[in-house]
Order: sequence, then C-alpha cells, then structure tokens
Amino acid sequence: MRAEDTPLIRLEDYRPSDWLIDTVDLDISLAPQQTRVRALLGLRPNPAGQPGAPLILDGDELVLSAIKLDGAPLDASAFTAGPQSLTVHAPPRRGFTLTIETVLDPSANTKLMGLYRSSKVYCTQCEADGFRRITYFLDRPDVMSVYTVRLEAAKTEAPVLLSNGNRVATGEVPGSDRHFAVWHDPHPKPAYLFALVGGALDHVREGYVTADGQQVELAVYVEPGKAGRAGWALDSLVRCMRWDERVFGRNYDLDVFNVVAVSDFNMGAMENKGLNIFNDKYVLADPQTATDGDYASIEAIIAHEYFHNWTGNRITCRDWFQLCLKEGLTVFRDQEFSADERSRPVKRISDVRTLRATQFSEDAGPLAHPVRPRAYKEINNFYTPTVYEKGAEVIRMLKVLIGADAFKRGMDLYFERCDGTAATIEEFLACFAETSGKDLSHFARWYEQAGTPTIVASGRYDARAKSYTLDLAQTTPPTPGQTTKQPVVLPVALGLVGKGGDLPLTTGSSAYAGDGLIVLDQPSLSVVFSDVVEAPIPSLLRGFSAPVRLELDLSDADLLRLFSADSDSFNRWQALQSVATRALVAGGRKQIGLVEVQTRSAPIAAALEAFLSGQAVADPAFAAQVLRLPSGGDVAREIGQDVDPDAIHAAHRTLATELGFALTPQLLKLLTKFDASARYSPDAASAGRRALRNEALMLLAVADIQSGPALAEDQFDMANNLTDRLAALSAITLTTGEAREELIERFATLYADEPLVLDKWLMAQALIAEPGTLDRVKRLMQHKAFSLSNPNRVRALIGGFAANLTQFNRADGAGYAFVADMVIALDRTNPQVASRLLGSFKSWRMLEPIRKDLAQASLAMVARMPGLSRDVADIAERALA
Ligand code: B3K
Ligand code: ZN
Repeated sequence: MRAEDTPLIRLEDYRPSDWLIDTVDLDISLAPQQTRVRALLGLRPNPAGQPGAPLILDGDELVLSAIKLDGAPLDASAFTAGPQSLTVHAPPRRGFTLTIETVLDPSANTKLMGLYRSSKVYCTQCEADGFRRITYFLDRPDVMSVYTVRLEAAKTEAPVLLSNGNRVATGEVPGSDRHFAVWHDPHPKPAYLFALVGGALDHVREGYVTADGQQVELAVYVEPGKAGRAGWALDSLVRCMRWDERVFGRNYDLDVFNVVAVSDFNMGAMENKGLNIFNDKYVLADPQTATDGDYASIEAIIAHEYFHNWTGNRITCRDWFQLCLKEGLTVFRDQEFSADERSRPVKRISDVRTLRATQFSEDAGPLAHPVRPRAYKEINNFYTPTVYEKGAEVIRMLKVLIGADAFKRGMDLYFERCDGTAATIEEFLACFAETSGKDLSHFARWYEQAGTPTIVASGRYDARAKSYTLDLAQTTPPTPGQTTKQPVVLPVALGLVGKGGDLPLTTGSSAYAGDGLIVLDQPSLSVVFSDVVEAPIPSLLRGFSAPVRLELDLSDADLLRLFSADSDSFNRWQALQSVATRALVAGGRKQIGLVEVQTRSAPIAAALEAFLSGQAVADPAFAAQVLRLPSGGDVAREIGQDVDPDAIHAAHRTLATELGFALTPQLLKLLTKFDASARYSPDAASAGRRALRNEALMLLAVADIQSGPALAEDQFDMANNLTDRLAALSAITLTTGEAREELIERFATLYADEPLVLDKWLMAQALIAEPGTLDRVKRLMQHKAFSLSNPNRVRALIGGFAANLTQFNRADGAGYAFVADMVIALDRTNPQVASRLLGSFKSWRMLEPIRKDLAQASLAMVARMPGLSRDVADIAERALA
C-alpha cells in the first residue's frame, strides 16, 4: 500500500447508510485455526438512505463460505464477494435476512484486530474497524444492532465463554467434548463494541447493587494463577461505578459487567459493552509486580472504560470524525474521578505534564490535526493525544466557561436526548448552549483548529491611579493544511498576588466574567483592574485553565515569589517549572553553555531549600512534582528549532547535579524520613511519600553525592515493593560503572518470571543516555524476556529507545535507522504497533540540520518500502509532507 493510493475519507462526505441492520445473530464455533462464524443479519432499507441502493458490506481479509437471503442460497450472479467486501447487487426493497458464513484463523491473526488468540485465549478487538475481519458487515458506528451470540468451543480449551450483555443459556454439545454459551445484549450497539472471549481463565467477582436497585455481578478474568492480582482492578471498578452514579447520575444497565485481561493487546483497553477487554498491564497489580504509577493507571483506565458505557456506548459516534465526542469526554470523566479519589492539584499537574509531553509536541509537528479531524486515510492513526487529551481539555474549558451548574444540566440533557443514538459534536454542544443560554459557535473552533495557541501577557501597575492593566494577546500557529487561524475562546483564570496573598479583583471590563476569570475571545484585549493597593504579581492560567502556551514577562524573582506565595497549587508548581525551564533553555541552546545553567541554579536551589525545610513534608505528592524538573522534551519544545538534544541533556544534567549537590542534606533527610521499608499500601498518600523519596534519590544519584550507586543499592535491598525497587533501578541508570550493571542483573534475576516487570527493566535500559544504549537495545532484543510479537515488549524496549532524547536522536543517525528498520519489520505482522512507533519521528522538523536530514532520510526510507500497511504509509506520508 502506498499512501497516495489510499482514498481520503472526508467529514463533509458523510452520508447515512443506505441499509440498517437491526439484529445480529452470531453463531461462532471457536477453534485455533478454523473458527466458523455464521452471522444472521436482520436488514432493512434506511429511510434516510438511497432507495434501491445495492448492499455493500465491509470485509477485511475475509473468506466467504456460504450466503443465504431469507434462508435461500443466493445465486452466484446476485452477489460479489472478495476479501475486502461483499456486495448484494439488487437486494429486495424491504426488510430481509442475510446469512453469511466465514471461516477464520485466529492463531494466524498477528494484527490483533478482529478475532485472535493471545496466550491461548480467544479474544477480539473491533474498534475501529476490526469487526469486518470477523464477518461481512456495515462496519460503521451509526449502524446499531441488537446482538445475540452463541459461542461454542472445546470444554478443556475454553471453559470460559464470554460475550456482550447477559448470559441467557449454556449447555453441552451432545456427543462431543464441546460446550456453548449464549449471550444477549439488549442495547443496540455499533459493531466496534462487539466482543468475545474464550479460554481457561480465573476470576474474582463481587456483587453490586446500582443506585436504582439493580443487581449486577462484577467479575475480573485473568490468566490462571493470577487472580491474586485482580483485586485492585475490581476495587477500582466498584469505586468508579459509585462515583458515576453520584457525580454524573449514571447507573449501570446490564446484569453482568466483565473485565478480561489479555497479554497481547494493541493499546490499553477496550470498552466493549459489558465486556471490557484489557491489556493485562492495566489490570494486574500487587505490591511486588506493580508500581504506584501502575495502581493509579489501572484505577484510571478501569474507570475510563467503564465510563464509556454511557459516553461512547449508549451514546456513540455518528462517524469516526466524532471520535473526541466519546474519547475527550471520557478522558475528562476519568480525570475527574482520579482527582476526587486522589489529590486534585497533583492529578492536574500530572495530566498537564502528559498533555504537554504528548499533545503539545504532536500539535507542534507535522502530525498536528484538529480535535475533530476533517479527513483521514487510516482512522486507527487518529487515536491521538489531540483527540483524547486536548479533547478532554476542551470539555474542561467548557465547564469553566459556562459554570458547573449549566455544565451539569447540559450533561443531563445530553444523556437524555442522545441516549441510544450515534451523535455528533454539534448535538453535544447544542445541549450546553441550551442550558447555559450561551452561543457556543465561537467555542466550537476548538474542534476545528489544530495547533497550540500562545497567549502573550504583560502587566503594568500604575501606583498613582492604583490600577493594574493586563494586556493579553493570542495567536495560533499555522499547522499542516491550516495556515490562517482564528482567535479561540480562552478562559484565563487568574489572581493578582500581593504581599499578603490574593488582592481583590475589581474591574468594569466586559471580558471579566467574575470569580477570577477573564474570557479572551479576540486577538487581544486589555483589562484594567482598579483599587489595586500594591504592585501585584499576576498569576495567570490558574489550574491550567486553557491548553495553551503562556508567554509572560515576569522576572525569575517574581516567579519564585509565586512559587512560595500563590494560592493556586498548580501555579506554584508552574512557577518553579518556568524558572527551571528558562535555565534549561539557556543551557540547551548550544551557543550559550553550561555556566549559565550553574548560575541560574542557585536561586532555584535556594527556593527549593526553603520549600523542603518547610511545607514539603505536609504534601509529599505535590513536593515530588515540584522536585521533578521539566523533561528534555519540554525543553526541546520550548527551544522549538535548531534543537540539539545533546546540549539539552547536558543542561539537564548540570541543573540536576547542581540541585542535588546544593540540597544534599535535605534530600538525604527525605530518604530517612520516608524510609523504603515502611509497610506498603497503594493509597495516594503512601504513594506520595514514596514519590517524594524517589525524586530525592534521583537528584542524589545524578549528583553522585558520595555514591549515587550505593544509595540506589541500599534502597533496592531495603525495598519491599516494586515502586521502590524500580526507582532504585532508574536511579542507578543515571550513573555509570559496575554497580549499575550488577543491579540490572539482580533485577532481572529477581523478576525472571514476570514479563510485565521485565518490560520496565527493558525500558529503564532503553532510556540510558549514553552511546552504548543502541547496542544494548539490540542485545536485549535477543533476551528471552523480549518478543517482537508482543506489543508491550515492543513498546517497552523499542518504544523506550525511541523516547530516549539523546540516543534516538544520535548525531550519526543510527538511532533513526534502527527505529525505522523496526517499523518495517513490525509492519509485516502488526501495522498498528508499527505506525505508533513511527510516530516517534513526529518532532523531527525542529532538530538541528544534521539530525533533521538524517531523520528525514530514515522516514523517507520507510515511505519508499513496497507493501507498507495503510497505517504506516499514512504516518510516513504526513510526517514528511
Ligand atoms: N476505544 C479504545 C481505543 C480503540 C483504539 C482503536 N485503534 C480504548 C479507549 O479509548 O477507551
Ligand atoms: Zn476511551
């Protein structure tokens, strides 16, 4: 496949389907190499479609074995069947049934789309277009059907048989070693939400009664022997179900809710109706094999998939352009859940870190696209940080702009009005326009325009008039295919910070919405605050009220005052990050050098010293965020062009070393205070203490005070959980020498039978910032812990390497060449994993000329390969455009 040969699908070309499928009866007889699928489809013409149109069903690598219309075999001239489609040329102009039989080979399905086998477990992945790999179908989200599914398999091979909905029958197949189960899902759904699972699985379960009194059986299924690690997922499920009842008024709607963990999965998890299928990385947890970060991710992803039951499943998308309708909204919902379960400010900080690292970088490069794309060649390439994370930011802004009350009523209206439908962004926004009485057409630009807006802000205090004037201006940079940009609606939450805290805000400006909120919806505006009794320091974008870059002309001294005095935790954190970013940018620009970083580190160290001896221990999770410096990627983005990753890395190390050195007594004190042998509990407060200690360990290791490796080794020995052991491993990878290699070996021995833990081990090594890493990664590909066919292993080792700022971006181009070769190798078996990996090149245009040319050459090499998948061809084409 070459990208030029692939049709571009456009939003403006949307037409309703000519046919509808009201019912689907599936009879699936599972066998490893020969699974038989019989589909009985209840079809009728769509009143909104073209009368008399042929019936064209989607397929993907399918083999038809039989077809009947209303029970009678169809004449060969009446249809055309190929691997990619099935056409019935002149179907009756009324309702009729079609029976279609296909035969599949789940064992040979390495794309992990459609029906496949993962460690002997049959499972499916149908979003976005995997159902067409199971049977011919109208595989589009606006065709919604009621499914009844009979599954049959050998009893020993697949004692557990699951599908969507409620189980309505089970039994034995007489005279055979086989059994069956019948599942019925009363809720009409698009094909992408179909799922089945068959295998030998253990489970944990719990009864649940919904707020409206319905009894639900919850269960989490895992590989045999792993039930002891399923408890946290089940516990998270119960908590998020209660939360959705309380906060969004949403109750569950079936008798069962099943979660299944499988070990080969292209992404995190999938929200199939009543049968969520998960990457086992996001289900399995115990203190020895999961980190605090894993516990938090499991909680968030269990919630995300569960929340889709309403935002995604009961109300689905009309077409794939509306993907953010379910994804952005559901990310917003899971972020809110985690914020309520944990620390709200810390959750916000970590979400913003992710947003900047993943979405801002996407928005700044050739793969930039609007939250609602207007055209695509391969939809699976649009499950992006822009659709998900920026999509969630848009919802968050909407809530700020119209207020919590109108937002709540808007959500209620949306649930009521759109339930059971395949909806659009327009229908969604109409609900909020109605409940708020506001015109949201200008706000809707957030869905249409790519690129991260920049706000340039400056303030002037007039001591005589006791007034403070704030000038704000916005611009959005050009992005591929969108050269001119309109101003967007930007909620700017702010405060004016005086010596004794926030000053009262008085202004007659119409842009001031009250409650510390300015709405910037034009290219620029000025707001004059009166009765300002002293020269304030502006604290802008509190809580990160809009997903933008902020250029604010404040001195380091003013920023450091905000760090100690701002009433908004997010901006306290941001203030210190901003000062650190300046230092790193100064050092990261090749020509300036490291002395500058050293000089600039002194005031940062002083501020941190005061912080660590004062408030830090009161909120360790927040303090850990404060101690963590902006990443190399953050600095690269800030520099924006002619980027030299080695210079950035050197600046980063210099700053960390200076801080580690200057803060040694305080950092050592943290190591003793929050000692690694404390009893493990995954709760947020305990996790916060570990996070703080481990940030301290990182700084000490970089600075190599007395002996960084020895500190890491001590912690490794003392630790009683994976979080602390992995932190010790990460810390020692910041050092060089024998001790590092020894600890790497000990870690591998300790966790030899734990693939998910060894993924972290692979990744920690792939991230080592030294030239030997590429050879190490190649060596590790031969290790028994690695496999090119398992997406988690690939993401850990190869994906980890592609995220290694200095080594992926080696000046000799060998990093690019290696990743490009891997993309090509992976594309033969799993195009989705390959195209994700190719996305690592997304920031190539901002590199200095030598690396830029080398990266481009590797991308072009990929693009030229014959026989590329549509997934990889699409990314290569857009990255090079
Ligand atoms: N909806 C799925 C993602 C499907 C990805 C298809 N390539 C998981 C989620 O967002 O919840
Ligand atoms: Zn989702």
